[in-house]
Amino acid sequence: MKKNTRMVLALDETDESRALKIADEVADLVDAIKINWPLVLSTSPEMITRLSHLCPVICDFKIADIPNTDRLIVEQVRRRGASGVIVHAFTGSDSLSAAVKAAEDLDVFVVTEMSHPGGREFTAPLAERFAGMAVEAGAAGVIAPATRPESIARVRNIVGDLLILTPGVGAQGGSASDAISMGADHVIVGRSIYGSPMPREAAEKLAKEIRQAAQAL
Ligand code: OMP
Repeated sequence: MKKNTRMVLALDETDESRALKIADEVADLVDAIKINWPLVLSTSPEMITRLSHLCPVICDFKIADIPNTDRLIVEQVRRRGASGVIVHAFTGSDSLSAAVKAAEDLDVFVVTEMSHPGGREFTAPLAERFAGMAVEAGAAGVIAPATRPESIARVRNIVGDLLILTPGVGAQGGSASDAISMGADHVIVGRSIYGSPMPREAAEKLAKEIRQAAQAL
């Protein structure tokens, strides 16, 4: 995954034409576009392929199943032209390994701790273990919460050079610059960009904040 602007757009906009317009407007300001179920279900899986012509696409399907089903989903994600996929680790190391093996040249990102308040209940106590599983399975990176930047630093100690992508900036209360200062490689931003009346201006402002935080490291 390229590390240029260090920003990933979470395109959870469900109106197809607006989603495509925003993707087009901000494609040069982001290193990837993350697509999740809302946009896939409101349009079609073909949206993955369409977006991949603009920018590398990460499929945030938070895959969490038995090894065979994980493998089948990852194969379809590859077939659609994505560059990355997000998986859960709580299903166990066999499922995670199956996803990584099926991914081939696709980047697999493993969720360590979820960013919302409920993420404290089950994922936070196991975040370091999930991070270790990501390393062992050969994943490309992990997802850690910008809402709890201290968790990014703890995860960094475990994952070494693996990429850390961090959601929870803006609408969920986290700060992009804090996340970068604590060791995140990329900041995932959704509503603060696609929910803005001026998505490009919002993305430019965040890109500047990220650039300044990265320069201060
Ligand atoms: P906003 O809160 O609108 O910026 O969107 C955040 C995006 O990151 C959404 O697409 C979420 O599904 C995703 N996300 C989280 O918010 N928290 C997590 O712990 C993990 C993810 C994710 O895996 O991307």
